Amino acid sequence: MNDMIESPDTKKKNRIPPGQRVTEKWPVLQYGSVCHIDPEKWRFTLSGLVEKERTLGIEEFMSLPRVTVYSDIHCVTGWSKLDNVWEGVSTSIIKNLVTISPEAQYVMVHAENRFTTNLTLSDFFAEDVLFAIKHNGKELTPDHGYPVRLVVPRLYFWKSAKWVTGVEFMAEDKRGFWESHGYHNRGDPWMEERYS
Ligand SMILES: Nc1nc2c(c(=O)[nH]1)N[C@H]1C(S)=C(S)[C@@H](COP(=O)(O)O)O[C@H]1N2
Ligand SMILES: [Mo]
Repeated sequence: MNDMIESPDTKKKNRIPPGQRVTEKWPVLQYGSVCHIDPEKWRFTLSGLVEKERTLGIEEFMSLPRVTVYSDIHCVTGWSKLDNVWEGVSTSIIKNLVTISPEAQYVMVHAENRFTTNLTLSDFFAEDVLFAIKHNGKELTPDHGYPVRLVVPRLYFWKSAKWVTGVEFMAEDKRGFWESHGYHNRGDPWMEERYS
């Protein structure tokens, strides 16, 4: 058994942020269509403000130590899905794969089809953030991001990029895909940071 991390939001007395309603289903949402990734061709690249850029293939990524995270999902379109168990690679493990420059304050997470999303370094390295490989004990399906998706439990779900391909470390903030199409730059569901 690996470590079990409980996202702090799951310990709130009221787990439903304002304007959200609970669904038992798991809707599929993305810009464009579902990506079908050939795992043998999948690459994960750490770039930007790092001493030396690093790329991992599927085998190397899958052999990294894993954590389990228990969290809730809040989509900006209004649905919330509680009680999710994710298994994958903690962002704290990623931190040890490269030497990150002290100038780095932000990340841009990159995904297939040029999807991007931006986070502060502290949101990215929060203890409950992981690159998920499994959901509720089962390998992710293509529509939910197979082989690997980011999960940022404490922000709206658009930050949880499916089909991730890497992380770029940056000194200055830059807006990602949804953030440049009207969504909030940060997206805290408890403050209803939906649009900007
Ligand atoms: N690559 C990629 N990841 C993405 C998106 C996208 O358009 N492309 N959309 C985001 C949005 S808006 C949401 S609500 C969630 C939906 O994830 P799900 O389909 O697993 O529910 O994925 C996020 N991750
Ligand atoms: Mo979304």
